[in-house]
Amino acid sequence: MSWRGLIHEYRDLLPAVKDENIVTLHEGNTPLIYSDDLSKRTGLKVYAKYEGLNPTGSFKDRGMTMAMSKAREDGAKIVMCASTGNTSASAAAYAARSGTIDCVVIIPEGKIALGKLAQAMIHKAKVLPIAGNFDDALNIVKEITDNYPVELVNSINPFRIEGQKTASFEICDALEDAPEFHAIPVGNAGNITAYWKGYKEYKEHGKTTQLPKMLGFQAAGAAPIVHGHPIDKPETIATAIRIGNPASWKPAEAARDESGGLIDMVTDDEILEAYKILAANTGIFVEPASAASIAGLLKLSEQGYFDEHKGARIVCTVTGHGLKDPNTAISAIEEPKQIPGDINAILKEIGL
Ligand code: AN7
Repeated sequence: MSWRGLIHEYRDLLPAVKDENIVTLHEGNTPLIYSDDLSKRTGLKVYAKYEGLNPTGSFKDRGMTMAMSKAREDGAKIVMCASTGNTSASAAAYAARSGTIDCVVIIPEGKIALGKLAQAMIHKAKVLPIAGNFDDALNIVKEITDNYPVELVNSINPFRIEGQKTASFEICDALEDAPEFHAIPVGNAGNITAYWKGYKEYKEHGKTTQLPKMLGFQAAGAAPIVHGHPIDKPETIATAIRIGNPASWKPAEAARDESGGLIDMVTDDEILEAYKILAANTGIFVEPASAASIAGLLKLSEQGYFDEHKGARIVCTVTGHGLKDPNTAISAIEEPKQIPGDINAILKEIGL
């Protein structure tokens, strides 16, 4: 049977939802792609979990199918989220898909990648930019959803985490066990929390024999967990993870500590470098925040972190599609120069 979305696929390991309430765009089932280039660079077996191939172009769809289905089951009329962009795009699309639920999103003005804003608008969410950052937006959303009949669909909604944990299941199914390491970008810290939950559950169910070390990466200008305190004015080119006070801070630390992993940071330059390397040599185009996992892999590799683990498997989650943020791509490349429209000029350019 063709893929019907992750709720149908992993029902036994997810909270129950009645069939008629399932809101799905057939999310999940994303490819796990082996990278020769990154494997050569690191001496590991490196796989990218390409979450940009979900229906709205990011991993958020995994959590949103669960959260929106539960909202429909509970009779919700309005859902709301704060977002650095991808959550709003996903919430808007799944609310549209539900046919009955309206969506309101609060975003930090001017700090949302263009593609994500376009998505929220075209799916007819009510988009409210505020003069503040993500953390300010989330505080407002919590206050409203605590006091009014509006369902919160940020990752502090436990059903979001439940849906997102299925990415670990897919990885273990593909590799026929858990990998030795898992690298992942960290923003609000819901995803690292979800992956760790998924890995632990699969092992408890006897589907795997081991657990990976979880390696989380924040952007250097937005690295509250690394520094051990909230960051008032987080800044990074990776706007998706421009978050100074992550909601899932404690569970992210638990994932780090229980797994024997780490949470480190990567600079914007390292992120952009990894972003270009992944696109040019592996053929995977991601948004800057997603490249934090690759930047982290390369940083740790250069530091010798993997020296005792040659040939070990590492999965790097790449969380969102490169087309989400066309402006960053365009400023990272050299604009092509115009040439005369004749065959000889073109042959000369390509050296034939
Ligand atoms: C591409 O959309 O927080 O650590 O509001 O869009 O689970 O927050 C996005 C986060 C990584 C970080 N990569 O995941 C939002 C939002 C991409 C993202 C993250 C986000 P979390």
